[in-house]
Amino acid sequence: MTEPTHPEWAFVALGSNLGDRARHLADARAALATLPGTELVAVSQIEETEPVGAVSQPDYLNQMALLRTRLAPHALLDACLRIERSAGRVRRIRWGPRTLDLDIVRYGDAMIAEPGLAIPHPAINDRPFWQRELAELTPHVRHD
Ligand code: A4P
Ligand code: MG
Repeated sequence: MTEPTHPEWAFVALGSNLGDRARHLADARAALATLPGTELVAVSQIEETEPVGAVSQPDYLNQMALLRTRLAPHALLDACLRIERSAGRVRRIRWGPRTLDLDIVRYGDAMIAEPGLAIPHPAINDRPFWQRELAELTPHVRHD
């Protein structure tokens, strides 16, 4: 089933550390806003962050988007991967530099542990900037 009856809240993390980083984030916001059955409810501030992980690479711009979407988790992941590809993303090294990275951080109360999809994102508690962004956006979640 790709269309749940009720829309769900989803938090999607945006990250870029190659090329015109602000442009990649802006394009990603626009692409997320036009996904079928999806409303872009709010976005966090953009933060410049030092790279996390073992790979030496440029600083990131990070931002979080709050979506209300009828896309099921796997359909949302497919959409995110498609948006990454359209930003010219080429997968080379894990945790390495990228024009655009989109990670589903939370999807409602879903708990998914599959090789291709882990929700909540395993790094949710390890990234202070994600914690700040989640705190900024949580007041925008309406329970109606
Ligand atoms: N995948 C599984 N779960 C998810 C999910 N919840 N959301 C799978 C999105 N994708 C998910 O991702 C590999 C596969 O993860 C996808 O095909 C999908 O099926 P990838 O983007 O190719 O690999 P990656 O991003 O290099 O690895 P990973 O483990 O996703 O790393 P992260 O956590 O994305 O880390 N430093 C700063 N300051 N800011 C950053 O944004 N990002 C990273 C990347 C490293 N350092 C960073 C930042
Ligand atoms: Mg990723």
